[in-house]
Amino acid sequence: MRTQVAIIGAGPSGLLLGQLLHRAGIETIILEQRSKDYVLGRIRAGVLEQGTVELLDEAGCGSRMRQEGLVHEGIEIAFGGARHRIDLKALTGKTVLVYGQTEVTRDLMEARETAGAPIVYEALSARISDIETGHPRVRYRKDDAEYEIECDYVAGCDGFHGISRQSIPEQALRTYERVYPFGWLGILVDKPPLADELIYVNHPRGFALCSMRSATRSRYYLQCRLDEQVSDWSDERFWDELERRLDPEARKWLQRGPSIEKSIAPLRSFVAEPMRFGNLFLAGDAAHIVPPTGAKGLNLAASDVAYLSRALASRYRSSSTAELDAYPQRALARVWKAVRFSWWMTQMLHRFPEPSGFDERIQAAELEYLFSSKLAQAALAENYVGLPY
Ligand code: RFL
Ligand code: PHB
Repeated sequence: MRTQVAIIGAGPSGLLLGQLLHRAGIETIILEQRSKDYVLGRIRAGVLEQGTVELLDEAGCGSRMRQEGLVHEGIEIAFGGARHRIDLKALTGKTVLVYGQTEVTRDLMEARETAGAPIVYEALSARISDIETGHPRVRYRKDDAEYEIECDYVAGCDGFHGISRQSIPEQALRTYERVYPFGWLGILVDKPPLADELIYVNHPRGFALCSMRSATRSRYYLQCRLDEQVSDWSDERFWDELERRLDPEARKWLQRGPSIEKSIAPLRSFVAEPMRFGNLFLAGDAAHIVPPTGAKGLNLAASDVAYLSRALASRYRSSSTAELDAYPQRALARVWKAVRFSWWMTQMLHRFPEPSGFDERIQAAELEYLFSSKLAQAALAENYVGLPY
């Protein structure tokens, strides 16, 4: 088989890249190691920046998102028994859209099927070779048969645990990492959200987040210890603990219900530089991870893909590689700003094990400064709605 760009991974990065390249007249094959249902069963991000929304429109996949997505003009931060609103719209002129990653993925999969572009699910043991030549190859196994794709470029969109980054020789990659001493326990429930906007909670018992997927489906998170298991948390224990971390007004509106999904995610910041080796380009979680506190992971995947799709389109239009050569630097400049913001939000909103008195006072001062300064709020808002690209 031959194609122009082989894309590894059918998460949001791979699917969006495939769609944008298809619209630019560039041939792709997407390889995904899991089944379609498995990919659609993962519950992840919920907040889209305006830039991500516009990119999905550009990819021709925005109609359901525009109909069903919830426009949010602000977020709330709860601390010390009071709630403080950050007015994103007034501070930046921009809003965010609450529309689940699952729905984004479904829309992109549908668009690919409509376009008749190839996507191979359950493509196992993918291996990339000849990366430094003009004819990289990707081999994989499906239903006990071996296949080989020859291509011009490989896009590594296979997430943090994928094989793309691992195919790059260690000495050609620099990695930066921070692992946080807690995780997020998330629950999805078919009950209306307790408020119209997201509430980020810094409570002495730990962080909590009240989010949503629609007017009838809520998503809640609790900071938990790294040694805890999902099985340690019955629904009842989850709701009791969430109630403890909420203010009385929020507690009044909380509607409990049976969980339809429950999972624990560890929190980390990670960046691999540069996001390229030979003719292999990394995008999304394959190159970087941020803790979810700033709602940046999916949005960073989208901005990587915007840069990469434009660079590949320019390469096929003009045969100049200048734009492709500029990709790592362009993408990483934006990545590091989102890494900083996500780290800062995480630092400000979670309770760390064994903090010193000094750490606690600094955290309180940070939050009190934020609540009292329009300029500090503007800086948060500018990052939350997404830096331009
Ligand atoms: P994905 O989504 O991990 O997709 C990678 C795909 O590659 C496949 N794969 C392979 N395929 C073929 N061969 C191999 N060897 C392969 N290895 C892996 C995988 O099966 C998968 O289908 O990465 P991608 O596309 O870069 O997308 C990144 C986003 O998924 C991620 O950044 C976000 O979900 C992060 N995130 C959030 N981001 C936001 O922007 N806003 C949020 O509100 C937000 N909330 C979250 C989050 C992530 C969370 N978790 C679970 C980590 C909340 C949570 C709890
Ligand atoms: C979510 O709804 O899953 C969500 C929202 C905001 C975040 C992280 C996750 O910061």
